[in-house]
Amino acid sequence: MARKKIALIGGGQIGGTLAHLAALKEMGDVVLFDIVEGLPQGKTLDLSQSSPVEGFNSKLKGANDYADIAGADVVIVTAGVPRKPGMSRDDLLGINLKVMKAVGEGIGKYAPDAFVICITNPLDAMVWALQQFSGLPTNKVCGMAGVLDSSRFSHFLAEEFNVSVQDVTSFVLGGHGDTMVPLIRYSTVAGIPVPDLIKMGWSTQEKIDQIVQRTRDGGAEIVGLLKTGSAFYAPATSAIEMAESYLKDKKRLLPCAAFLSGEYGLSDMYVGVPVIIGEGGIEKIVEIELQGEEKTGFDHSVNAVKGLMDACQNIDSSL
Ligand code: TXD
Repeated sequence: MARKKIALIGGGQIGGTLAHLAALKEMGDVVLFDIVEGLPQGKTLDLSQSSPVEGFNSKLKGANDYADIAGADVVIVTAGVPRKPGMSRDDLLGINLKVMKAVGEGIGKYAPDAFVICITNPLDAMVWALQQFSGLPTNKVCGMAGVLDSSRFSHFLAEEFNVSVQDVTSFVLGGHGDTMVPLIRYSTVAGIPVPDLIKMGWSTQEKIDQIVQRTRDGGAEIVGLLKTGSAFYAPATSAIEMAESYLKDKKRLLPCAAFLSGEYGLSDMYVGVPVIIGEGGIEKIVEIELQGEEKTGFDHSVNAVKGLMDACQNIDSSL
């Protein structure tokens, strides 16, 4: 059986970590693509030189030509530029939109059968643009944010309850950013919902509210500490979990930015919702019933995503 091929577009902090994880897990052979010459070649050579110690057989290749991603089974996109001081949101949108155009066309030409996971920010708008530019079916293009946001939430909850992270499941919906919606009701320790744990005296509503806020600000907290970049270990691990669910047809139920066609009363847009990922890509969008504040929070988040999409359309009229 031929090895699977994983193409990583963007060889920066997350791209390099993705290459490392994909190789360590022997998910397949890895192509790391970047527009900067030498960067992906240097990283993949370094990683390849770790293979005798680690004992992995994945082959890694650095590339500056889209032809090298030909036939990829999975493509994970982190290409783009981060926001720099003095740059407005629209400046950043304009630059990353152009990047998505180049990347989307490259994927459409060389890897039209791939399952594509977008990570580039602003996530919900970029994954939508990437799908449009690539022309791939909507069930094969999704965005990573919810797995990361949920993982951050779970980490904080495990610390608060002093239990293993393995026993915590949590659920974060909506767009990636300040408007994400952590769902306390669906977050549990070994099946016991957080509201019940509050009643049992394991924590207080006030502390859980603080954890929700810290989860929302999770990306900014790390940017504030690193100063020269954003989070990359947890974002990379989260995208790998999605890729593995596709490659191994695991049918995991994960929160991802997925294309909606009527679900949640929304159409023609990407937003973070629970989905099942298997060999068919996004095989199912799981429609849970949102209540009260959850619904208000989700609507607020959807409006923020729509605002970004409008701004993209104003920049590129082909969208
Ligand atoms: O949850 C999430 N979705 C996220 C998103 C969590 C954390 C970070 N998130 C975003 O991921 C972040 O805001 C960025 O937009 C991406 C990638 O983050 P990373 O930390 O890996 O950024 P880097 O280190 O700046 O890497 C970006 C690389 C860099 O090597 C550039 O040379 C390259 O992208 N780049 C390109 N590659 C290919 N093609 C084009 N056009 C291109 N332009 C830049």
